[in-house]
Amino acid sequence: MLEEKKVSEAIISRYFKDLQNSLELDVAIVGAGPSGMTAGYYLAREGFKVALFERKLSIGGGMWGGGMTFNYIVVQDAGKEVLDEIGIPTQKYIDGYYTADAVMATTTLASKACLAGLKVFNCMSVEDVMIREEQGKKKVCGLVVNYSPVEMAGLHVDPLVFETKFVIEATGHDTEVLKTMVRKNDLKLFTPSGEIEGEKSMWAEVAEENTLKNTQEAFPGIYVCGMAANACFGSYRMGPIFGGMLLSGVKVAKEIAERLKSE
Ligand code: 48H
Repeated sequence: MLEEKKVSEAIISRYFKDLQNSLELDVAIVGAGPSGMTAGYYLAREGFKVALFERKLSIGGGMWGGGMTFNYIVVQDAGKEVLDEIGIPTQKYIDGYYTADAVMATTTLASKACLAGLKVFNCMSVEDVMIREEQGKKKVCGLVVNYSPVEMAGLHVDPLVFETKFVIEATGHDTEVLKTMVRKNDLKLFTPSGEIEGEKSMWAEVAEENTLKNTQEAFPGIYVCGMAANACFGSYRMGPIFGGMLLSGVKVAKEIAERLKSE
């Protein structure tokens, strides 16, 4: 016997348990591109309570499509090491250049991250953050989240809030979370101008290096990684070479893990 009501009951009870369980997090990640998912994988693997909010129904951000929808990605030696560790097959193209099937890379990364304990909430849009002042210092301490179809339909429906010790802004080129923070609040980011510096045109070699340097705390409680790091601290784009994105996810996870352990 198959009861439709039981199917609905199963989904609702499981989903809302996860949602309730995520109201207080160690780390909340915004964006399921390669950098956000890599960060989620490493943090979940260490046992931290970490959830990822993705606006789209599909995860993977810009990695699915390789370059111009030709679905291969390219990495250099350091990026290959991350793919090896996650268990994503690569093929050597020439010395220092490796390819990976973009669909296999995206699905394997997503699968490993979820199996490690990362909770992914897809179809959820982060529309704001929560900021609190403690001893005269402001700190990001939560995410303000709405259901993506509410956003898409332009409905006037209020969001829900998830408390977290750290936020990772991994929204890619648009740096949506930081843009909202800067627009709404009188605050200065840890960038040279105190504002979002902005992304520059293509220069892959410098961009790959800078992605790692720029992966850091942008304001107390919120870190940037991936393309958002380059947009925030001002560096170049690099096209469909993804090593910097993966290494950025590894770096942000490591830095936050160290802080969570010491705090
Ligand atoms: C929830 C949101 C919100 C929001 C956005 O763009 P991504 O793939 O991000 P990265 O930085 O991990 O990877 C960048 C890479 O894909 C890329 O574009 C490269 C290497 N470009 C180089 C070049 O030269 O062009 O993923 C970001 C994700 C997406 O899935 C968005 O839907 C999601 O973030 N997102 N999710 N709430 N407010 N804003």
